[in-house]
This record gives sequence, C-alpha cells and structure tokens, in this order.
Amino acid sequence: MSSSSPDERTLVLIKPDAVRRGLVGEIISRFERKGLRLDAMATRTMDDALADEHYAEHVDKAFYPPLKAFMTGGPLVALVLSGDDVINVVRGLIGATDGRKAAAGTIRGDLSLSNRENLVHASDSADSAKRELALWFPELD
Ligand code: FUP
Repeated sequence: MSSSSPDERTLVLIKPDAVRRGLVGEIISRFERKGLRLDAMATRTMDDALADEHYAEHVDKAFYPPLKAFMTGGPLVALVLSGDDVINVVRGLIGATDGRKAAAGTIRGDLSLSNRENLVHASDSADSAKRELALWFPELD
C-alpha cells in the first residue's frame, strides 16, 4: 500500500468573458500561487454539442439558452489542475456562482459582477471532475 494517495485533478474553464477582458494570466496566476499544478492547458471554442454535453444538468433550464450563447461565443482556456484536495480548493478560490454575491478575495468576488459571465468554471465533485476531464481532455489517463 502506498503511503500517500495520488493528487486529485479537476477541470477548469477560463470562460470567454475572462479571455475578452484579458484576465487569463490573473486567473492562472491565482491557481499557481496557491501551489496547484497546471497539468494541461488548451484554447478551445465550445460548439453546440460540447456545450450541451458539458452542461447536461442545465440544458432544460430557462437560463441555459443565454448561457450557451455566452459559452459558445468566443474562445476559452481549458485547464487541468492537480494538487491536494484540488476540487474543493479550486471551488473555494473561484467563489459563489453569482459574482455579485461571491466573497471578496475569490476570483468571482473580486472580478465579476454577473451571475452568468462569472469568468471561471470548475468541477464541483469527484464525479463531475471525472466526467468533465474525459470530455475535455480524453487523451489524459
Ligand atoms: P457553478 O458550479 O458555480 O459554475 O454554478 P452552476 O453549476 O449552478 O451553474 C453553471 C453556470 O450556469 C454558471 F456558472 C453560470 C450559469 N448560470 C446562469 O447563467 N444563471 C443562473 O441562474 C445560474 C447559473
């Protein structure tokens, strides 16, 4: 038996609003300064099919059509981050969904004033991370 378990991985999307606003470096820098490892990074533009798969739990909601238009409306940066308890740690760093309510000191709390254009997506559980990593980075094991 190994004395330590391997570090977790999570999927992060730096959304089109962050790319448009020139905040990619600021956001990656916060993850790096926390001590997380950047295992993979790619610039992508979501198409309709990827949006529907990524947001499978939201496709029937009223907010989904404008969310999909926003997420497919420009390039984003997809990251794989790893580190101790990375899924929870990254959720803490990004803050609550609504940028108007997110705590100061978090990415959304400091930099977003919107419930939709909230700069970052991060997997919210081990199951979501597994599903989302397979969707965005199928080449990683
Ligand atoms: P989060 O996990 O914090 O990204 O939030 P959710 O999974 O609940 O929502 C996913 C995305 O849907 C949010 F990042 C932004 C968008 N959204 C809206 O546009 N309107 C809402 O009322 C709720 C979420």
